[in-house]
Amino acid sequence: MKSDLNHVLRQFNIGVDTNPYGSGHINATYLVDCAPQTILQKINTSIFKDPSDVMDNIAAVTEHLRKKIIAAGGDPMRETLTLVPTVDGKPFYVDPDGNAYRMYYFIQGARTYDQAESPEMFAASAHAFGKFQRMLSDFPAHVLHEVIPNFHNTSDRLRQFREAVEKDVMGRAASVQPEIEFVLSRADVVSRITDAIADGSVPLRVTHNDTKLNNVMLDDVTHEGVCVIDLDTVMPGSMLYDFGDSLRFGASTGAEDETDLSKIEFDLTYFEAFTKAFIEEVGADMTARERELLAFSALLMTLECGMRFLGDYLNGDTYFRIHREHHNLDRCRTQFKLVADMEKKMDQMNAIVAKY
Ligand code: ADP
Ligand code: GN1
Ligand code: MG
Repeated sequence: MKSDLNHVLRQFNIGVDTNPYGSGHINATYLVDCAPQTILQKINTSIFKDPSDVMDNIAAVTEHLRKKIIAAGGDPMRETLTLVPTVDGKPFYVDPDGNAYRMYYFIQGARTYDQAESPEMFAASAHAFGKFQRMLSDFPAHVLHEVIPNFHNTSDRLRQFREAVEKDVMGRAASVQPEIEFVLSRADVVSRITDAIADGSVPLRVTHNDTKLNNVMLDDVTHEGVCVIDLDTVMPGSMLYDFGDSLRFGASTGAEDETDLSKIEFDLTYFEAFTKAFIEEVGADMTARERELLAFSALLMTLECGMRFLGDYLNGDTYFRIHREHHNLDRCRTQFKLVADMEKKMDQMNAIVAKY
C-alpha cells in the first residue's frame, strides 16, 4: 500500500514515496526508501496534544544520549535515534491541517521483535533498557514536559476505567462483566507503587515508560541491544514501570492479542533472564523498596495495561489502534490471564529477584 505523503516528504527534502512500517499502536510509521533510508512518523496528536512538547523532550534526550555515546566511543547513528530536520531546520513539520510529522534516520542492521526468540534475546533487551536508564541518570529531569500526565499512575488509570464502565458509551459493559470484575476486585493493589513514590522509598528517575520489546532494536547478527526507540513517553517515572512493562510484554508465552488463552502464560525462565540482566545494569542504584516491588511491578503494569485495553474497548476503541473487531477486548484478556498466572507465581518470582 503506497501512502500519499509527498507533500510531507518535500518538507524533509525527500522526493520518493513511502510504505507503512512497524506494529506500534499509537503513531503511524512509514519507511522512506531514499538514501539514506529514513523513518517518517505521523505523531498521534489526539494522544499527544502538544507535539512540540513531545519533540522538545525527544530532542533533549537524544542530544544527551548522543554525547554519552560519543564519549564512550560508540556509534551515535546506531545507538540513539537521530532526528532529520525539516528544510526549515525544524525538528518536525506541522501541515496546514495540524497533522504533525517527524523523521528519523533508519537504524541499519538491526530490527525490533514482537516476541523474543529466546531468554538470551529477552535479556539483551533488559541490558538495553537498563543502560538507557543509566545513561539518563544525570539528565536534568526538570526540563522534561509531562506529555501524558499520570501515565503510569495506576490509581488514576483505575479511576478512568471506572468512568468508562459507568458511561458505557458503546453499551458493551454488560457483555464483559467478568473482565470488569477482574479489575475491580484488584483495586486494593493499584496504589502500591505510587504510595512508595509518595513516601520517598521509590525515587523518581528519568524513565522510558513504554519498554515493550518492539521498542528496542536488536542487532541482526549478534542479537545484542543496539538502540532504544519510541521515546514519546520519556518522562520522570519509576524504574519499576520500565521493568514491569517489559515483562508484561516479553515474558508472555503468546502475543499480546492472542485469542487462544491456553497459549498465554507468564514464563519464569524469561522472567529470570530479564531480571538478572536488568539488575546487572541498574541493581547498584536500586533502593531496598524498589527491589521489594520488582516482581510485583510486572503484575501491576500488566493489570494497568489490561484495564487500559478494556477501558478503550468500552470507550469505543479511541486510543489504541485496532485491526479487527474486539481487538482491545482480546488484548485485555491476555493481560488478565498473565496477571492471574503471576498471582500464582509471585513467591517464585520474588525468590528469583532475591537470587540476584
Ligand atoms: P509507535 O509509537 O507507534 O509504537 P515506534 O516509534 O515504536 O512507533 O515505531 C514503530 C516501529 O518502527 C518500531 O517498532 C521499529 O520497528 C520501527 N522504527 C522506528 N524508528 C526506527 C528507526 N529510527 N530505525 C529503524 N526502525 C525504526
Ligand atoms: C502503546 O506506542 P506503543 O505501541 O509502543 C502505549 C503503551 C502500551 C502499549 C501496549 C503512548 O505503546 O503505553 O503499554 O501500547 N503507548 C502509549 O502494547 O500509550
Ligand atoms: Mg513502539
